[in-house]
Amino acid sequence: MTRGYEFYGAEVSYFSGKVRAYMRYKRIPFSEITPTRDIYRNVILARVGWPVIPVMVTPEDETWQDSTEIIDNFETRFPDPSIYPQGPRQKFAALLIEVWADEWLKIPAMHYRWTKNRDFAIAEFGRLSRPDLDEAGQRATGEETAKPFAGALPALGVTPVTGPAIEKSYEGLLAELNAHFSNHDFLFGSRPSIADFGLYGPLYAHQYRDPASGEIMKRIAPKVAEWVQRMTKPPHPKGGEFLKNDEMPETLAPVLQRIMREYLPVLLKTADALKRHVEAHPELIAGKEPLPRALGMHEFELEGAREKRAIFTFDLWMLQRPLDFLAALRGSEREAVLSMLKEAGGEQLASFPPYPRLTRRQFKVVLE
Ligand SMILES: N[C@@H](CCC(=O)N[C@@H](CS)C(=O)NCC(=O)O)C(=O)O
Repeated sequence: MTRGYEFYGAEVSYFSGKVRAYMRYKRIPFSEITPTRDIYRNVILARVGWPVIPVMVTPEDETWQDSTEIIDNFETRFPDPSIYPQGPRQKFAALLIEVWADEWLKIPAMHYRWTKNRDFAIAEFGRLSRPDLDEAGQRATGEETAKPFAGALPALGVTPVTGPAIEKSYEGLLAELNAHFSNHDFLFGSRPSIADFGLYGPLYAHQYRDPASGEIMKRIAPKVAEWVQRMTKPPHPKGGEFLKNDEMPETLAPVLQRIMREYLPVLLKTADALKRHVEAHPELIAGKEPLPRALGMHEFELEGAREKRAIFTFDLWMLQRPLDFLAALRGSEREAVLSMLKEAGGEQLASFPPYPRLTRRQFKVVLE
């Protein structure tokens, strides 16, 4: 008997939620394997080379890592119905929302988890890592395994200086999404897209399932909580449609404006930092040595608060997806996206300064 898809993931993990919801939507059979300490050592480190979830092992014994690559590999095997809208505006917006949900919404996700749900998260980490230990042992293990995650807060710009701004921004986003999901089941209509799966990552594991955060979401944005529940038990894949004629729901306009206001300046600075890094290191060989995950620190602004954060290269690998899509558009299709960007205050995305092209080799970002 051939084995099925083995999914190394956990309920507590952001990107596991994204992939799990996708597989459920596509009715892809899989078994979920808890990433205990031994599984990290014997499977994840052995196959991927660094400690990360989610990881997929296929029936052919291939290893897939990174939620985006896992989903796109599945899309070639289970193409129908596509999670990518056809219309240029919807598709561009969906690709951009995925980047932002994956990378920028880590800020509120980590802030809320580690400032309001710490005990719960520590217990979860301990239980996952060492199911064989008693509660005290699990707590000690949880403290240990949580260190790199909780320790990442300053690199993400999550500090006491930004705390109130992060909450203001996140609660503002919840209000915007609550209005949207009062009118639509999913981001682009009655069927989920890659943007829904991306957004579900932070909004399920951290902001719905962590108890103090879940209470906030259910209280101030009950329609968002209902969307999380819909995504957890996705509808039949043949059941819904993206909005006709590439319509962009009006209720997504404030969300796009927020992305441009908060995240686009960071992306521009990140691209500039990468360009300078590559110019300063002519010895870097395309396709070989992995780029550092972070290229020093830079300042960013959120809701009037200013702080430093690490400059992450990974965002730029992800950003190639919407930028490549836009670069390939012509005529009226391109015009439609450009006018959407103009309305959202995102014209700089349309003329994004070129930066060194990135790809992934052995599960790390390298120059292409
Ligand atoms: N971009 C990756 C990120 C995976 C990721 O960040 N996973 C978290 C748990 S949700 C993790 O294991 N992080 C460890 C690390 O980044 O060192 C994806 O989409 O799969």
